[in-house]
Amino acid sequence: GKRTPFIAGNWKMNLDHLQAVAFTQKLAWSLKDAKHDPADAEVAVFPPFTDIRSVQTLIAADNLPIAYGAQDVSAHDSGAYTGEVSGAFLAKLECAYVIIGHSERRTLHGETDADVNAKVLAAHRHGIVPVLCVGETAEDLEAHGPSAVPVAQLRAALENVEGAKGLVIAYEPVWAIGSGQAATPQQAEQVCEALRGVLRDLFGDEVAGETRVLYGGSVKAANIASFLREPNVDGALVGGASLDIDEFSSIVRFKK
Ligand code: G2H
Repeated sequence: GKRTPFIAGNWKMNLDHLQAVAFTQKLAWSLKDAKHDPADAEVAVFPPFTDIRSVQTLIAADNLPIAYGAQDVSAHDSGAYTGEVSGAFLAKLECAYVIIGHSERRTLHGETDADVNAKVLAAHRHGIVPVLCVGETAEDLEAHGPSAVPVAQLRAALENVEGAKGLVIAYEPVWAIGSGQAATPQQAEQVCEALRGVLRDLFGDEVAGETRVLYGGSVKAANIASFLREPNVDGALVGGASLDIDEFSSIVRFKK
């Protein structure tokens, strides 16, 4: 099937709700200026939890062609989990997507493959599409070669998951994140192809053919087109460069 390219801005812990509204408004103007066609690329932003209601209101008021989601979700639906945010609440805010298993959650907050799996199941219980992140460290790459660790992470994250409920996969090599040193398009393609192979194995050709597999790690305007030219790379998860309106506007206007 045809896969619409997906360009996602992961804001991480940046932009308060006022800044988020200003940024989203600028992004909308930029898309309008460019006569952006949503068939060419789906544009999404992932603000901090405290911004989501404001971003939702702005997008809904003007029917802006911008999707949004959260950067994390609790594995639980409600109860005594201080500080956690339920997928039920995100669904009420009409989040289409949620990032799950970002390497910063895995390394800085101790998330395991089992936690990531439980969060994917939670997102699906509430009709939210996970943007499921996998990726290897420099040491993993050295010890196990490309693909082995991301493939194992993906298999673990998808235990008891129904592919038909919708997934986006993001391959983010930890050594490329925020380092300015992106993977080469060939490296990204090799791993994204292997990840699609896992999807084919678990869910069949149709789901594998429809699922977007993104690359993330130091994506910027100058390298986006080189990644999108690869047959198994369907978009990008953009961190640092998603916070600069000119840079992010150029990224979403990529031309293959
Ligand atoms: C990887 C990426 C966004 P950056 O974390 O998820 O960040 O583009 O800053 O490398």
